[in-house]
Amino acid sequence: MADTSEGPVLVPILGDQLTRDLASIRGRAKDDTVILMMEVWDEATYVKHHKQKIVLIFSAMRHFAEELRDAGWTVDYVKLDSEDNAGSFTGEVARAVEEHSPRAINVVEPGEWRVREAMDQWADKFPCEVEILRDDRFISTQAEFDDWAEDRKEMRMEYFYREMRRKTGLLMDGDKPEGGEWNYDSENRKPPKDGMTSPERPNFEPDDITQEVIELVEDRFGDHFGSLEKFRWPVTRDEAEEAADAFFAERIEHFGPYQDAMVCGEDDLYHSMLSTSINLGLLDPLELCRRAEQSYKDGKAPINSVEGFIRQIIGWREYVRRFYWHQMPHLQEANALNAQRGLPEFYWTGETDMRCLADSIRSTSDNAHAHHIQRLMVLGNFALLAGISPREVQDWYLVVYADAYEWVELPNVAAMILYADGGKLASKPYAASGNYINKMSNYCKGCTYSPSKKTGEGACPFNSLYWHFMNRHRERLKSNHRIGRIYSTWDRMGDEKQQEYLDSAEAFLDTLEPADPKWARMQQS
Ligand code: FAD
Ligand code: DLZ
Ligand code: SF4
Repeated sequence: MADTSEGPVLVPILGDQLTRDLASIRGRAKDDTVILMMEVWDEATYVKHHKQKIVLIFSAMRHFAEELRDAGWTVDYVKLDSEDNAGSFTGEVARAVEEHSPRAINVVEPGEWRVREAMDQWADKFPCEVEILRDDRFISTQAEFDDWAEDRKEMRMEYFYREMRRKTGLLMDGDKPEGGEWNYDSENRKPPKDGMTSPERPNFEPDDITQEVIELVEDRFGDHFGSLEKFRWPVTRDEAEEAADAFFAERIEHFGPYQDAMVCGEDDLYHSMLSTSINLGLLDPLELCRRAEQSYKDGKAPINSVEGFIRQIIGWREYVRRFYWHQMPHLQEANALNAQRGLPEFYWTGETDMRCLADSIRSTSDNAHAHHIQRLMVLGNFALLAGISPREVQDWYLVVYADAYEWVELPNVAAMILYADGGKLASKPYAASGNYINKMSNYCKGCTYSPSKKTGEGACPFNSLYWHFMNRHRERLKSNHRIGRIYSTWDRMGDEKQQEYLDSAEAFLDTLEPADPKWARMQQS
């Protein structure tokens, strides 16, 4: 066993902790520290991540290791294809303990339950002290959230968000919200203008490091979902800052009003496209919010855009982080609506005549990204209405998006889109017919289906699926104050019309081909 009394401090840095301001290295002496960074098979394959997601994480890790070395740190970096790769975080830490004989391990808590369970074993496994530090890149603490949530039957983001506004002072006028309102969402629901396009975002060409990782990923993960052709994510802090500069210069003004708009073939619109960089640690979320607030103060962006952007970050992002840790591990098994249907194959191939879904899946494959309203009201709405099993939908979202980590993906999928938690997070299921998509996008104009046709051949499937969903969950939803009134419309239709809706939905559901399980998880041979 290694002698641990005199050695350095070993600091493992995980793939989504790529900042020099991390609690485990901030203020630490460089000559007394070995930083450990590990590309490991367990993480790369616990689901079969989109190829761009693996390239992004490995390339950003390799660039960050270089930045650390340039700044004088000692970095033990394990590449995926190194001969003695131990395959898991715990395996690699064991190897590093053997090699460096550290007197202590200091590590920042991981975002995910799976990894935390493994990390909690380290103190017993290794002959040195193990300290797991709070990830203070988040504004709230878990204790704060747990206190706030105690005794609440329903946890609503809006109230937690107000606490975060008070805590940060963002958009506050003394103890009142700037402009008089906490939330300007009512001004943020504009449909797209005809022919609407948005400014090009910066395109980061792969450098030698990224190119090497692209080759590795094509070689080892060639059968994973998605294309690498359009890989252009920022992989360093400098690139991420350039992407943020472009957002604040060119897109924040229109971010709010067009937040819910969708245009076929326009993948970015006025969204920031910064989630990958924020989640990796390349950008500081609070700093971005302060920049947004400054845009408002300088008269460069209206309050509804700035408040909307800040709410996504110190509201939703912060809230789902805490909700995840509050609700795990049962959140991953939750299935309040008893949804059992398999995920349709078209989620992987994009082969469907439903134009809104086909375009959202095309963007997902091309970019490892789709914007929020596509994830929520197209892809998510379909999964909810069709009654797809939460476990299959969770796997899909975790695989396909470059910004996906379970702590952010799972609350959004299980609780926000599928209502699988029975309404702890959302006050009602986000169920909508084709009418919503028609209002907020130009998808329906070129679609085989018609949003105004309710049932039968050529009718938009969302229309009959909507009523099929409402009918099958009547007992649960009829007393919901936000959605219950819809049942008087259903009752007024009469038996014949109702049956037409139900038959139409059943006929459509019968056409769905279940997905090949090979897409999401490694198959046992
Ligand atoms: P913008 O529209 O510019 O928003 C600004 C920032 O706000 C984002 O970068 C992100 O950091 C934050 N944000 C916005 N909405 C949310 C939200 N609901 N939850 C948490 N943070 C939010 N986001 C992820 O980062 N990873 C995921 O795995 C993920 N899965 C999602 C799954 C579903 C079903 C849904 C409905 C949403 C999911 N989101 C996820 C949230 C959101 O869709 C993405 O953060 C956003 O599309 C990223 O693009 P952007 O940076 O252009 O965001
Ligand atoms: C997502 C991911 C992947 C694909 N690979 C790695 C890896 O090889 N090494 C690493 O440190 N992190 C990786 N990650 C990100 C981790 O999954 C993420 O840091 C943890 O899940 C957080 O709990
Ligand atoms: Fe989607 Fe229906 Fe519109 Fe086609 S008609 S694009 S399926 S909402």
